[in-house]
Parts: sequence; structure tokens; C-alpha cells
Amino acid sequence: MLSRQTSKRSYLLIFLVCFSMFSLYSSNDEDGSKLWFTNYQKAIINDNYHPGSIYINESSPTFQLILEELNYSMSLLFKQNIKTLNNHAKGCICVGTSNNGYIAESIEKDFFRKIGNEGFIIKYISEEDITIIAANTDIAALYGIHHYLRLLRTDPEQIIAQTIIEKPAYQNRILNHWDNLDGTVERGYAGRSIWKWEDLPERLNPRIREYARANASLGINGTVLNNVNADPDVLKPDFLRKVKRIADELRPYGIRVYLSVNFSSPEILGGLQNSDPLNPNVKAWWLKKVNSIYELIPDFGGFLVKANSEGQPGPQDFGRSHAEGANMLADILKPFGGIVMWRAFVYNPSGEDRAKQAFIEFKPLDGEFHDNVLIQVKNGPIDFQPREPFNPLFGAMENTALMPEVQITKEYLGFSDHLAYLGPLFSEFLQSDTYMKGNNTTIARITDNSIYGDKITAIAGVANIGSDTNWCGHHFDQANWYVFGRLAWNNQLSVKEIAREWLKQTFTTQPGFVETMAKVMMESREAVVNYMTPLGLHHLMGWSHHYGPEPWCDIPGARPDWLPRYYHNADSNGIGFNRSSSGSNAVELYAEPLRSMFNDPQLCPDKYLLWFHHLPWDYQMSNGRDLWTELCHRYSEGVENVRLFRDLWHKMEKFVDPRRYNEVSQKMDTQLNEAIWWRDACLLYFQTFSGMEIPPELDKPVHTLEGLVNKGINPV
Ligand code: GCV
Repeated sequence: MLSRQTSKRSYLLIFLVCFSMFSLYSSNDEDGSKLWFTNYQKAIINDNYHPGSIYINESSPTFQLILEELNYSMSLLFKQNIKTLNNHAKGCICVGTSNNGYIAESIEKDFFRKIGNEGFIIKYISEEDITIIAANTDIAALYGIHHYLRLLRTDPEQIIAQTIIEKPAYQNRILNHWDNLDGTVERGYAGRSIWKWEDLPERLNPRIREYARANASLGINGTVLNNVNADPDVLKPDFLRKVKRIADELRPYGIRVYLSVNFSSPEILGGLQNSDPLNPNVKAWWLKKVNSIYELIPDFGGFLVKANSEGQPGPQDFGRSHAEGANMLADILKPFGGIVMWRAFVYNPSGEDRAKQAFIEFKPLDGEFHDNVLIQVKNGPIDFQPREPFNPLFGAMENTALMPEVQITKEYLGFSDHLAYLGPLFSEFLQSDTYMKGNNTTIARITDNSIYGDKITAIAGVANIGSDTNWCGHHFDQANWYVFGRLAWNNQLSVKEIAREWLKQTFTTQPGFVETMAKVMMESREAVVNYMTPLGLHHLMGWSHHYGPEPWCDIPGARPDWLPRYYHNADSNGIGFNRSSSGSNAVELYAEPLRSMFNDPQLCPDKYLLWFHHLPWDYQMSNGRDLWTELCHRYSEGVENVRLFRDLWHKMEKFVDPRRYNEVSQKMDTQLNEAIWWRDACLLYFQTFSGMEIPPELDKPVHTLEGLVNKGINPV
């Protein structure tokens, strides 16, 4: 038996051991809340480069932020206290515009002309050991210091290798939040809205400042605060005061605020008889409203409008066109410097192929939109599926400013439960060649003005941000926010490089980790395509919630174009949507040589085969397999890849803090179960039509079709 004294001592010992374990755990552990501002290893360029001071002689709230950011990051990166100077001196970082005499002397005037209002220059003057970060505006200088810090943390040699000159591809780089006024987020998988409307305008969620910092670090310069399925109440005076509070907070970071508006607002809020865009009373109502917004928010960005789409009101309710609706709002916003982003996401349950409908409605309006209107077009012609060919409107509207819309939140790619890095999806889309003006008429070059010249430019991403501690639900979903921002800044960047950058800043720079996980990330979206919708299949997901497979879904009285059968058309003859010249002829919306390529199953890339063709189950693929066998292999490959990703992640344990390691591990277990669920559901269901065997070399289904159909959402 222990004596009283011994027992006291042993309790003390246990306490000390536990306490030290706890401190070790908590000091090493990360919860994801710091985003890509997590890893600050000592920056080493060479023996001479370890700046210890900052020289900024201009002042503004943004320059204040620059000073704070540099102080914070450099003391971590160079492990020393950073001084603030009143003049330039050896070993300093000098930030500013040409109003700073030293910068004006050191940077060629021509560079200032080249970079415009948002670009910057980073120049290392080795004789003086001074790094200059120069720009024409304070906001651009903020972008410059973030770029500098990113390089210090990911590829430091770049800083001394050459003068860096950067400017953004798009003028407007915008997040679209589908946040509702009650705090919920449509298609949001990371908790509730970060705006916390209920606390505003008195109290501001401190996270909004971190959000602004994160966006500024990428160069994102706009945010639409509310859902495109817009609640008219957002335009009520009380709400506008809340919006103002957010706008004031975001301003020093260079982020303008926009609102989604409901086209029927004049009737609903103003009590007008209608919301006809040609009605003078309607125009007067909007003018008064816009005036009141700019009184509160002088740099307000403008409106995003979802009109005559999925039940939302719009100008067609009054016999007016999309152009008449958009132009009415645009004319009112123009004197204030505001823009209208008018969505082309329109389709109706008509006899026409849904994939053609936006083109049919919008193409005839080319040239009719005023110059502060952008048509916001989703990357694909249906709806953010794991893979779609590009929307044929891109390239077809030479006289209209088109802005791409991609979805960062993973409505159709496993919510925040599956690891799917969207860089490859975004770049596949942006680098798609439309051939509208010969080779290299890519969507990136069309939409950034490289081809059709002088129009307003923009790009939008539907945000995946919420109140979850780690912001995005899955730690790796932060990378999707990050890659959107980086591509919005430069649509030619390598998405693998972006993945590496993100990994280094978020986890560690250890090559064993970075290279393994960059590879996993790069292959992750293709794995999702394979286990969900391979070979051009699409829209096989569950009704309404869009989670999990339901290729059999049939709801009495439902719109046919909301049911999977409309898209897969599986029957005993085969599977796929015939969009060739013998079917809906959607192929004709593409320029040659794409039109002929897509039209002929022998030439059509496998990835789009069943998007454009309905083919027999025994159709011979170019690799010699029949279609059914190929489908089975694709589904299995998707599952096997997820298994491999999970095994690779398990090997990463030594590089990652326990909390994030475990949280990602759990998500990967879920993803593997659900990949199997998708594979089994789709193969077992399609097998009822093909009547063919699953090849014996592949894993057998672990579910039964009956069990899956009866169980509904996530049977695992
Ligand atoms: C905001 C899809 C989504 C809807 C979304 C819509 C849109 O249909 O399921 O939630 O609505 O796209 O982009 O407007």
C-alpha cells in the first residue's frame, strides 16, 4: 500500500505528466482556424538576407495593415524583432507608392505604368540590401506584401532572383456567398453564415477581419454577401446598416461589398403595382434605393441578379428581356461606379435540352447589354457537376462581358466530407479552347480581355466559408478557396504549384509531405468523377439535398429535368444523353473542330462520351473494352484511388499535428465508404439495364440495390 506521502507525490507526478502532455498537445495542435497563415518556418534565402526593419512613409488604414502584417510575419520568419524606420536603410523592407521619394528613384516609371491600380513590383536592391515593394495604390501594396510573404514561405529564392511584376487577370475577383438572412447557407457545408446578421450593426464577428485578411492575401476584391435566391429584405434600411458595418470593415483590405437583389423588390418592399423594368415608377424606386445604399457605402460594388431562373422573378414576368432588366439596373448604378452581374443560369422544363437553354436565351442578346453589365455564366451548361464540358456561351458572345462562375462549395462533389481539390476542375475549364477565333481562344483569354478587348472583366466563385472552426468543413477545402483566389489573380498559374503553395503555408514545407499530398490533391477530383459520374455521366445525385447517389430517383409529378433519368437515359439499349446531331444537337453550339469531335463517338473524348451520346452497353471503347466493362472499371478505379489517398494520408502522420491528422483521417474513412456507396448504387442500378456481369477481377458490391434504394441518404 502507498503511504499518504507517496500517494500525494504520485498524484503530483501524474498531474505533471498529464499537464506537460496537455501543453505539448495543445501547443502542437492546429484546428485549421488560421487557414494558410499557419506555418511560418524560418525563411532562408542566403546568409545575407534577413531583413530586420520596415520603412513606410505613407499613411492610410491600409498602410497600417501592411505594417502590422509585415511586423507579425517577419518576426516569425526571421526570428527577430522588426524595427520601424523613418528612412530607408540597409536591410529594410520599403513599401509604398511613387509618393515615397526613395521608391520613385529606385523603380523605373514604366513599371508603374504597366501595373495599373492593382499590380505591384517587388525589387531587391542587392548593393543596399533593400527589398522594395512598390505599387500605385495602398491596396496594391497590400497585395504586394502578401505576395512577398507568400514567396518567403514557399519559394524564397524568387525574391532575389529577379524583379517581380504582377497584375491581376480580372478586374473584379469576387466571392459569392449564398448566405441567407436567417444565418443559414444554401449549399453551405461548414456551419452558419459568418456575417452573424443578428449581431449587426452593433457587434461585428471578429472573424470578418480574418476573412478580409485571407481574401486580401489572394487578391480577392469583392464579396456578394447574400444568396442569389435573394430575400428582398436585404434592401430594407435596417439591413443596409448591417451591410454598411461589414463594408466598413472590409474596405481597408480592398474588398467591395455587393448584394444579390430580388427583381420583385419594388413590388414587395415598395408596394408598387409591378416591377416592370420599363415602368418609370420602378426605375424611380430603384434609383432612390441605390442612392440610399451609396450614402451609406460610397464604394458599394453593385448587384448580382438571378432572374427568371428556378422560380426567381425577373423581367420576363413583364414581357421584357434579360437585357432590358439588366440595363435598367446598370444605368442606375453607373453614375456611382456600380456594376450588374446578371446570371445566365436559366432553364425551364420545356422540351429543349437543358444544356442548350441558356445559349438559346442569351446568345441573341449579344451586344445589347450596357457596358457595366456582366453576364455571369457557370462553367458548364448544366450545374457545377463533377465534370462538364464548358458552357458554349463562352466565346459565342463577342460583344458582351462574360464572367465565369465556378462553385467552390462542393454541392456535387461530396460536400465537405470528401477530399476533392478543385484546382484541376477550374483550370480544365479556364484552359478549354473554344476555337472561336482559331487556336488558343481559351476561356481564360476570352474572359480576361486578351481576345475580344476592352470590356469589364470579372470572375466569381461560390464560397465554401462558414462558422466552422476550420472555416470550410474539411481542412483540405480551404485549398479550394485558396486556388480560386490565386487563379482569379492569374488564370495561367499551375494548379499543382498552387497546391504546393497552400500545403507549405498550411501544414509544412517538408518535401515528403508536400509532394505526396500535392499528388493526392491533383488526382482527387478525377477520383470523384470516377466514383460518381465517369465517362460524361451527370446529375445522378440524390433529390434536392444533392448528396449521395440516386440514379433511380423518381418523384411523381417532379420536373423531369430535376430527375437523374433525364440525364442518364439508361435502358436496355444503352446509356447517355444523345446531344449529337441525331439527338438534341447541343454539339452545334460549339465551334469547329469541337463540334465534329463531340458529334462523333469515335472522336469524342472519353470524359464527355455519355454527355454527348447514348451508346449501347457493348459499344467498343478505344481501349478494347465494351462500355459496360469500362464503366465498371472507372467506378472501381475511383474507389481504389480513394483507398490509396487514405493510405498515403496515414503515412503523413509524422508531418501533421494530431488534431488535423485525425480530423482528415475521419473524413477519409467517410469518403471511402461513400465512394463504395456511389460505385455500388450506380453499377447495381445500371446493371438492371445492361444485364451484364461486373468483371470478376473487380471488387464485388458490398450493398444490395434494394437496400440502397430503400435506405435513402447515406446508408453507410
Ligand atoms: C442558389 C443549383 C443549386 C441551387 C442554387 C442554383 C443557382 O440549382 O442546387 O441551390 O441556388 O444552382 O446557382 O442559382
